[in-house]
Amino acid sequence: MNKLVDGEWHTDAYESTNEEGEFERQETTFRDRIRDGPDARFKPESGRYHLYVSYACPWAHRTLLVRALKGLEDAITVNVVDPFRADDGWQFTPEKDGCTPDTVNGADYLREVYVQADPDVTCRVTVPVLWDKQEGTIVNNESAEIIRMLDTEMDAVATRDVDLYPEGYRDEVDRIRWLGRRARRPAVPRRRPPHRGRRLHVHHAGPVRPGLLHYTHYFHRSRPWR
Ligand SMILES: N[C@@H](CCC(=O)N[C@@H](CS)C(=O)NCC(=O)O)C(=O)O
Repeated sequence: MNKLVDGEWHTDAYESTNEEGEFERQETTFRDRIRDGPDARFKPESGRYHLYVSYACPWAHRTLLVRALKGLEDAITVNVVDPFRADDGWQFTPEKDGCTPDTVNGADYLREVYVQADPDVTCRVTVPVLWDKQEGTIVNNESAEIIRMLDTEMDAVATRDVDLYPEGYRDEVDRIRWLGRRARRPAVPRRRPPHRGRRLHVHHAGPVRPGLLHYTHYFHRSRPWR
C-alpha cells in the first residue's frame, strides 16, 4: 500500500497490519483546531476553509453531512476526488461525473496537498482533509474532530441554528462513538494464512454485532427523532 515518507510517495511502505495480521489504523497527522476565541490561530471565518472529500469515504461523508446540517455550504468550499483510489492515491479527475478539480491548490493528486502543508510529512494520504486557505496548510484530517469543530466552533458563520452536541446529551453521543471505533477496526489478513485471517475477522467483527443490536434497541427505546 501507499503513503508519504518524508514527503516522498512510496507504493510499498505502508503496512496496514501488525504482527498478528490485525489491521492497525495509524494516528492522524494534522490535529489543529478551528476555535472561536480571540487568541485562536484558526478562527471561524467564512470562505477561509476548504474540505477535500471522496464520496466513497464514510468518514468524509460525515463531514459533508455536518457542513449541510449546519448550513456551512457557503462558508466552506469542497473538492471531490475520484472515488477510485489506485497506486498513486486519491486523484483529481474533474472529467468524471461528480468529481472536481482541486480549485484551491491546483493539485493532480491529494498527496501534493499534504506535501504543500508539510514538505517532510510521513503519513497516509486520507480524506477528509480540512484545508486553511489563509495559512495554506492542513488544519485537520481526522473526521471525528472535523465534525465536532464544524458543529461547535463555526456558529459565527453557520446559517442554521443546529446543535449536534447538545449539553445534557454529550455523554450519550460519546457512547455512541463506541460503535464507530470498533467498526473501523476490521481484520485485514495480509501476511497470515487465510484460516488465521478468518479467525481474526471473527474476533474483530464480534463486537460490531452486539454494538449494532445495542443501538437498534437504543433507538427503538428512545426514538430521539420524535
Ligand atoms: N482518521 C481518518 C480516517 C479516514 C480514512 O481512513 N479515509 C480513507 C477513505 S474511507 C482513506 O483516505 N484511506 C487512504 C489510505 O488509507 O491510504 C478519519 O476518520 O478522518
